[in-house]
Amino acid sequence: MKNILILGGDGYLGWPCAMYLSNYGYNVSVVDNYFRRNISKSKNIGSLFENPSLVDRAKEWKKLTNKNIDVAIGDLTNFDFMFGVINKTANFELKSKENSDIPDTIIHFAEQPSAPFSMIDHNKSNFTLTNNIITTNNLINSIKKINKDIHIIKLGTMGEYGTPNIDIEEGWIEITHNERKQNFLFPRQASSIYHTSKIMDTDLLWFAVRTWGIKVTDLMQGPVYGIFTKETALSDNLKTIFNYDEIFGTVINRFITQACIDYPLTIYGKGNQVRGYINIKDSLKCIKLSIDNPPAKSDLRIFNQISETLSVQKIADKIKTACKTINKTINIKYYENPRVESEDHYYNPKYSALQDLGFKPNLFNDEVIIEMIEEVSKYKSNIKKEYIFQGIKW
Ligand code: USQ
Repeated sequence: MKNILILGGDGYLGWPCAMYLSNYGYNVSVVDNYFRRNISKSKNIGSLFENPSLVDRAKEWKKLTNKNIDVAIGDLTNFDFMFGVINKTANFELKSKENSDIPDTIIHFAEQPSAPFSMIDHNKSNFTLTNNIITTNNLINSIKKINKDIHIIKLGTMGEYGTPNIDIEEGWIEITHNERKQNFLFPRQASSIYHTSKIMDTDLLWFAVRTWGIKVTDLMQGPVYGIFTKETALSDNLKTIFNYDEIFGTVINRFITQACIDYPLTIYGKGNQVRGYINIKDSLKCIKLSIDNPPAKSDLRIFNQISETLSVQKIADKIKTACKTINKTINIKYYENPRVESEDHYYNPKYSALQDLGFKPNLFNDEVIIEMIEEVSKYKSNIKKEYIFQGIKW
């Protein structure tokens, strides 16, 4: 069975991913610096509930399933720590015999993930750039020394492409110029410092693939939504972090939370902005498919990891329609858009490569909406209205 190391294992996706893979029998280790957890305690970040520490969650997982998830806590912008975590010489808070081998696959979630956070001021912007890019560079340099066959699965973002006026290919585009042709990375033009840091990551990885022959899967993921997976639902102590605030909450999770407390849904601008969305459960399936079908050596393989495209208005309408079936009235409020982004634009990304590997997308439908409303409603009393719209401007 494969050995997996998850960088950023305490996060919204990292922790559910650890349990999902452990449940499938992979040997899983996780590492995190608690950035998201620590910052979630500051006053303008709204978490629906508190989560036990990573060590306590891994202990609970062991108690319920008898499976080990090893845990290391530290800062991956420190090269020695990154190197030690990969070759298993660093200090692990939880360590087991089956997880002691060098990983076959490293999943890299360890980044500052919020576009609004990266736009607050120059300090947050610098933090985002240094954290995200140095971590990626440390990862590349570590595997170059330890074993170039380790497969890196990097979480990228659909936002790297922006909203171009042509179809979005899966990572690459063939360009013919003066009768000569070559495959190039699809043009990237992001609309936040966070999304720009992900473009820089892609460039670093592409450089390393060309120069040292490493193998990388870069997953261009759209905004993720959902509050539970099969594994997080096993115990209150295994839940994943769920933010509904303007900084870390993604739009669907925010709208569902707003619907639960009868807060008018916060549509930015006209609401015609289209993005590719994916349920957290689908995101995990795609990651497993990427692990099980690794790319060849010297390959930067890019998948567009989304299940469907929706406008913000369409998301609000779907929630409104679903809520009618439970006699809940949903109101909408249109805000002057705090972001600099196109509101009326062409958007046609391709996303068939993961489906060719067997991925069957689940869509954002009435059943999913009602299930999320019921779950979030259990924590209604924890929702702080003042964190919902703070107006962080670009
Ligand atoms: N939006 C609203 N109202 C809100 C919040 C957002 O209308 O209350 C709109 C935004 O203006 C945007 C769209 O919803 O047009 C999506 O915004 P978002 O906050 O859900 O997503 P975004 O900032 O793009 O970032 C999120 C994750 C990030 C991931 C990215 C994927 O935070 O980590 O990389 O989704 S993507 O957008 O495809 O780049």
